[in-house]
Amino acid sequence: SHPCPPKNSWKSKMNQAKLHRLVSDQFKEKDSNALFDLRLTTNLSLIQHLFFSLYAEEEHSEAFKKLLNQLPKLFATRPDALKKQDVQRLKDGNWYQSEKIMGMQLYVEHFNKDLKGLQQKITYLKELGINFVHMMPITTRPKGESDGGYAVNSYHEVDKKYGTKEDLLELTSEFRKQGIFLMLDFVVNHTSNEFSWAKKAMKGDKKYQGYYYTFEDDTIPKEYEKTLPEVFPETSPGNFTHIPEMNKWVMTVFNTYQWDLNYNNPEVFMEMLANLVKLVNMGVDVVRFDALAFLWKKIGTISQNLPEAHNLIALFRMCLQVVAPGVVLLAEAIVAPTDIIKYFGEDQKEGNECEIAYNASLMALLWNSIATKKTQLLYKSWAHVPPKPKDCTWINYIRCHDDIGLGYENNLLYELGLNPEMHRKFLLDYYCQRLDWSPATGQVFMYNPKTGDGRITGSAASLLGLEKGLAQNDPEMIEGSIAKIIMLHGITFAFGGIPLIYAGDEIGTLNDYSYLKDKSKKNDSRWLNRPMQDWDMIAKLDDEKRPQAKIFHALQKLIRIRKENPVFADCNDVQLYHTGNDHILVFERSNSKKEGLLVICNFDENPQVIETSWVKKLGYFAQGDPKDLVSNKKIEINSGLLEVLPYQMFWLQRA
Ligand code: OTU
Repeated sequence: SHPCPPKNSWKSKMNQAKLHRLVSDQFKEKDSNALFDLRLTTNLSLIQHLFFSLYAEEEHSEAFKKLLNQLPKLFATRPDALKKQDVQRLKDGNWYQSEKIMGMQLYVEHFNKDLKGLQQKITYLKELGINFVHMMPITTRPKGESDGGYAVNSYHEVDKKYGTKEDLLELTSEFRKQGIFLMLDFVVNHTSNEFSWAKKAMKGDKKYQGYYYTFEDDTIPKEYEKTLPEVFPETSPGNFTHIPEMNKWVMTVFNTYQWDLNYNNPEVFMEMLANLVKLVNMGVDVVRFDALAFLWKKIGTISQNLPEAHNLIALFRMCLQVVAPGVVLLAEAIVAPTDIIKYFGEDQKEGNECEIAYNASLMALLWNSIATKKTQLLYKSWAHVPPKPKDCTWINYIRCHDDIGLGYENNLLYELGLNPEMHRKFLLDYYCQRLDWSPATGQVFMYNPKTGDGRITGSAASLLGLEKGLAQNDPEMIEGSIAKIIMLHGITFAFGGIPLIYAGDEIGTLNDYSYLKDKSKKNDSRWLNRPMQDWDMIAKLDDEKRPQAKIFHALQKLIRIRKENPVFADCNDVQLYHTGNDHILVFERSNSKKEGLLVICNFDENPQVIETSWVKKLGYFAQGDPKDLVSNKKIEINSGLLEVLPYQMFWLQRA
């Protein structure tokens, strides 16, 4: 069992877990149908409420009946092994909050060729301590541009460059045997223009035209455009595309070849639910709901984070709860902190949404702290993030396959005396090679001259100075970048939630410029940070002098320490402390057993000193000097001061 037992904050889901604990001993294995019935009756009124909040009862009562018929049919398709696992998970605690979980995100084709190749590298994952894998999209997609597979031709057919469905099933069953959790994407907001529905729509089929937002002319699109922002302004300006084959306009918020699904139509919801179940039945533990903030559109709004989008997600969640209750959802909502938190679900409306969300706020704030060498904005912003429900958790990360957006709150920047526009320009200058003294070698992604917005792309190591340090053969810059890479990862390992390492970052992989030679990639500079896994380098990690070896072994050690300390489990609190020194970040993890761990980091290139009497008050010296788990040494602070070296990180354990 896991150290984080389910709480009661999620009304019907948690009642269900309790019910299961109470009754499951009386049910034999073959009674899984009875457990299904139990889940359906427990959730029926909530599902009905959510359904009719989106689809007017007068018009759609037949559709609701259809959904009720569909649920047992979907459950019948779930493999027995997974049904058993579902029930077990309801009885156990929340595995996703455990300190034992450590994640990695990877592109299968860049990691080790294909699914079989990945399976051969399980030993490498285990060596580092990884037991949670996010594989980037592997289903069929258009030839040429496909947004890295986020333009889907199918939600469950494996693209042959990755192997076969059998390969996937073999991999997921091997993962289950070895205790590795698998996360896959569900691109819930759009399909490619080659998806079967889109093809039928193009041929004039009215039914499938109604699966998308299609318009006779551009009158309504123009109304939408008045308030819709642009996601890819450089390569895909505007949010609508004219499709000559059907002589209609279709909504394409992302790329022109990604058609937005029209969830005003309940048929779309039901078909997508069936697609979701097909996906999770292959042995997926976590489903990443891609771009879920965009799921509902309304003229006169930015069409992100709308209440209907939340109800729709809750409806997906509760139907999945009945069919496959062991599966959890991840919210991919890279939006303002106060908006992200809503994807966990809002208690007052009894809606249960996603168990996990990306901590995009922390990620962006860490990059701001590196560039400014100061932590005030991080402190201020985190103080504004409302507490999350007890049964939910974060994915903490520093880099992923996308760009880094500078989504800080303007009012907080003003409070710090910063001009938001100028500050964002400074960050772009710092990271994107417009300042000679900056060690970063990133690039600008999607500069929008209309708004002045730009985002940042590049690998963690390159953004932190390793590329420039190596090119200039500058030992100080190299050492600084290694320390920064370790410190930022260490923060994500300790903060509470699932840490997600971006494959390659564990060995300080630099920018990959080869995408410029590929016609289908060269317009999307996010490929700068989608490198090939460097197995030649990995074979040489015994040579401790290499920067790559230093990074790998430091992270490996931090992962081991995390797993040995239950205080890192996410049911325990995280508390930020002010030290009076603007370069320092301090936070504490602690639990009801009075165990505590203090993380202390220096974001400055010079040593910094903090006064420590308050650390004493927290009980860290009650029984002599505390131990720093990172260096495995006792820390003496008799003088009342603690020196923190540039980019040093302490993990002080309460003695
Ligand atoms: C996601 O990201 C994926 O992570 C991207 O790789 C895809 O291109 C995109 O969806 C389309 O499928 O705009 O710049 O929360 O930040 O959903 C990345 C809003 C993106 C967006 C996010 C999206």
